[in-house]
Amino acid sequence: MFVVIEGIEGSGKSTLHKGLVERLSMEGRDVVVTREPGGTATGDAIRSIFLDRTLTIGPLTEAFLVNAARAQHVAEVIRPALAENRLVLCDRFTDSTLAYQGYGHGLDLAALQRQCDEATGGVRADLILLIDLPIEVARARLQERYVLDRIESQDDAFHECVRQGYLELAKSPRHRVLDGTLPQDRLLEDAWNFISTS
Ligand code: T5A
Repeated sequence: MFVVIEGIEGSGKSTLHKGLVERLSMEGRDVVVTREPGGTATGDAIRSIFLDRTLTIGPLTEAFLVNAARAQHVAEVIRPALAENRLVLCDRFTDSTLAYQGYGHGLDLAALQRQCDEATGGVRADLILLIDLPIEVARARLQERYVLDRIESQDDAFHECVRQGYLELAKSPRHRVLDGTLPQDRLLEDAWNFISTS
């Protein structure tokens, strides 16, 4: 089973991810924990370029970067794990590209989808947990951070487009929307119920 957690920055993805991994491990489930961009040595190298705030990177280049990392990630980590019937829990996947580079930066969604399909070779998440919350709540959580990365530094209008894009994508039956304003334990409980019943 392939489960993806999505949401805007500061929505609580990493926190939920950690909680789910602990719970799955306690239940004795064999879980592969990964993230995008990244998940492999090559992907992590691409991630550091992608998030580098000293670089100017256009939206199309962003899309090629994340999909280059993704092609390696699917080939090296995700596809082999799924072939062994392991549970894969991934922090971000193709919805991030559609939400950020598509809805956020305005790249053509159909063209982006084709690029994503080429990178994944048809591997799709079985369940996508979208943590939704107002951007001002997420921003307030990130305020403690010393330096925001290249994407976090974008303005609120951009992040609002990303949020609305995510909600549009979440109309598909593979998605479940979680209320990101809930306390961490409630969010974990809701996510756990969605995974257990999928
Ligand atoms: N990107 C990625 C693209 O543009 N295109 C793509 O195709 C892909 C794959 C990746 C960046 O790359 C972009 C999107 C991103 O900008 P990242 O570091 O992987 O960056 O992702 P971020 O979203 O930036 O990770 P963050 O750590 O910023 O956000 P999280 O993981 O959503 O939030 P988290 O769990 O770290 O929590 C943030 C704070 O909130 C608290 C936590 O304790 C923490 O302090 N918190 C809560 N507080 C109250 N209630 C809750 N329920 C809380 N949950 C967490």
